[in-house]
Amino acid sequence: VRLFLAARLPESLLKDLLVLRADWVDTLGGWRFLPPEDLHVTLRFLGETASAPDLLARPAWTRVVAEARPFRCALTRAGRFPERGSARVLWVGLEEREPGAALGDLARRLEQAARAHGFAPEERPFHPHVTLARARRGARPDLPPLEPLSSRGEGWVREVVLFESRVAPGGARYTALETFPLGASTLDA
Ligand code: 2AM
Repeated sequence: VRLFLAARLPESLLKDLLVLRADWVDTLGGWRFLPPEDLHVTLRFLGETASAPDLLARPAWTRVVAEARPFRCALTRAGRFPERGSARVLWVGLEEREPGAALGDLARRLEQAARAHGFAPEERPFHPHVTLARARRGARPDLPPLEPLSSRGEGWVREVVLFESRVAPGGARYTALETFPLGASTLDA
């Protein structure tokens, strides 16, 4: 199965994203929008994984996430990949507000745990974002104005989710396999 670890979006940020998404759905052509329930922030893409390594790694995800504290995030700006040339992906960036480097730290610890469990190293820099839409095959899609978001909302990230990605007509769909709460081990102490 194809797996990835993602931060669950705080409700308040999801709400802001859905307003933006609805606006883009109405005004932009050539894009396939992710269904609202599939919006997420990937922390570590694990790729095609056999069931033994998946099950062996889950206690490590549990531990790493339990040892991290919940953190506050805000949306930054809309962007596209690639930044030049024909765009394939529309996204909205995410940044942590408090206590500071929590989002990057969490991704780094998951990266260490993934390598320790034999997953191939992720070489690309971590760029926290929520993908809202992918270009339709063969389309020259319309582009939105990429301004800073008017939303000033902040919300707490409290959960990391292990997702399975399944190929489906009209694009991949995601299924949550397991949810790991942030800060579980600090609560027990
Ligand atoms: P994206 O949103 O920028 O496309 C499931 O595919 C999730 O894993 C997506 O959020 C996707 O990022 C992310 N991802 C990271 N690396 C990937 C890769 N090499 N192949 C597919 N998806 C990847």
